[in-house]
Amino acid sequence: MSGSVLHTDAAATAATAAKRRLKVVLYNPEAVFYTMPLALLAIGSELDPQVCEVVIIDGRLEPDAQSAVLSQLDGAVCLGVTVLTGAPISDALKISRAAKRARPDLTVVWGGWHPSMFARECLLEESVDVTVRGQGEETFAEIVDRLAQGRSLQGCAGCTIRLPDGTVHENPPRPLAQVDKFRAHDYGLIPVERYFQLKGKRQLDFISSQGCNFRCAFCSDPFVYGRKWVGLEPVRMAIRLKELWDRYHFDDVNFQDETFFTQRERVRALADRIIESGMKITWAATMRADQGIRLPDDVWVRCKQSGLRRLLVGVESGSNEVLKRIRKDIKIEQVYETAAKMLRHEIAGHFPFIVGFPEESDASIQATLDCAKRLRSMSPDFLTPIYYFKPYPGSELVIEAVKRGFRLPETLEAWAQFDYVAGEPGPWVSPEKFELIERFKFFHELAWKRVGRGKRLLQQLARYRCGRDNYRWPVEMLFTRWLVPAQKLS
Ligand code: B12
Ligand code: SF4
Repeated sequence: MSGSVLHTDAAATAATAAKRRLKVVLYNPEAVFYTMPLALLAIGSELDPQVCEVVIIDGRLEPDAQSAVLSQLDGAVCLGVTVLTGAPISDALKISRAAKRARPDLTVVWGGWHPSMFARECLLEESVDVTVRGQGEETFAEIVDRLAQGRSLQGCAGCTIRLPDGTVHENPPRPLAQVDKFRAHDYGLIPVERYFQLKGKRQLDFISSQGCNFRCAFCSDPFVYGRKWVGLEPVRMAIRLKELWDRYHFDDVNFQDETFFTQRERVRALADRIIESGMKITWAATMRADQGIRLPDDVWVRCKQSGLRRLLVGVESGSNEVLKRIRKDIKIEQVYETAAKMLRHEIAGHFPFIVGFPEESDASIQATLDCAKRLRSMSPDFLTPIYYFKPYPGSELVIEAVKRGFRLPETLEAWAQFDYVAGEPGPWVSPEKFELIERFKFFHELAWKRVGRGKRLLQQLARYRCGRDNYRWPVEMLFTRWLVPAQKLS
């Protein structure tokens, strides 16, 4: 983009320095957990700081997010909002509408997972002018650039726009770029200490890659990233982490990548550099079970030495037949093998499962419960959360389910009610199965977790039940849930 206001050469910098910087306001809707807003860091950091003043507002941090956004709109060139499917949509709508009422001339840009899948549908909402599909750094930089120059967005790859005559126009897609070509994420754009406080730990969220090469039929990643993966070069990444460590003194890094272990040599090099740097940190990341068994033992050792404390390994089902159907491309035996390695290297695990795939048999649900039971009993540090299948938009299973008559929400308001995690289990799980699974989850969690002396008796009782698969009359469960209601997850 030579000559652009965003990627300046020396002359342009000098010329623009005299002027006021362009203000760009970015909003992260309310959500559960305090993961740092990495998507907004990514697109905000890519704008030249000499030219743009980036203001990030996080709905989770502000007592009155709407007033916080409105107070920043004066002179802003656009408002960018990151939107996940589900509950965050209502807040995104509320803020976008309020912004448009206050500044009807302001361009409102939505990006992230929901607009990437429903680029046109989101534009039925009048307060949204532009939607960005997939990777956002370059597309957003070009949007800001064009807006600043008063140019049309027609032809700007990667985004969909509403034209002045009201029709929706989809620009061509933008090829996925190597993440190394982007500027390092500027954590100075967010109040890092505030996130530490709210998380209750000095844990930095970091994203080291985008996309995924795999093809799981329940996941939207293959649709959004076209089964491509791009990752940061490890030496540069380790240097960046060290700079951040010197500045923020965190003691844990949570890598938010979809598949962190995609390239084992990258992981090996990163682990080596972390060890050499002397950073005293722990870290957590995602791994597929097939990657775990292929990972050479010396890399496991280095990962552990560099601070690897926990892996998230998606199992999804205990039945090889279902794993095949959902194209997970792993076998259940690989999960046990990877789990055994984790045990040997003293690495904790999260092994999430999904039950209630369309037409899933009782036998395969039972296989999932058995598998969760086996993993959970291997270590108190192995967690086996069980979620109910809900059709993730963009995935192959949704296309299949829709063909069989399943109706997806049709408006943004209805999508906002579409709760993936909590609530109803979907039409594919009978009320009896739902009851059984909920009881199973409760007793297995209790049976194997570390508990204080006060709960030992309850734990013994839970182990007794689990040993016999007897979950009738769950008085302990009802009493505990009455005392401590379940945490809201979305
Ligand atoms: C952190 C995270 C969360 C956090 C969000 C924190 C926050 N910021 O508010 C929390 C814990 C709240 C969360 C919740 C959920 N999440 Co989540 N989450 C993630 C995770 C691990 C990282 C997101 C991230 O920061 N990525 C890094 C950035 C750089 O990538 P990015 O978000 O894709 O952003 C790029 C583009 O999308 C685009 N972009 C994004 N926003 C914007 C905005 C603008 C204006 C522009 C121009 C561009 C743009 O540009 C960015 C840079 O290229 C992703 C997986 C992943 N690696 O992305 C899953 C993921 C997004 N989550 C997912 C799911 C399913 C869920 C949950 C259902 C729970 C669950 N089982 O995980 C809930 C649903 C949300 C809800 N209803 O409340 C799915 C997709 C969901 C969807 N369709 O929206 C993902 C992809 C994981 C997966 N493969 O299943 N999640
Ligand atoms: S579930 Fe994980 S491995 Fe499968 S396609 Fe999605 S991101 Fe990739």
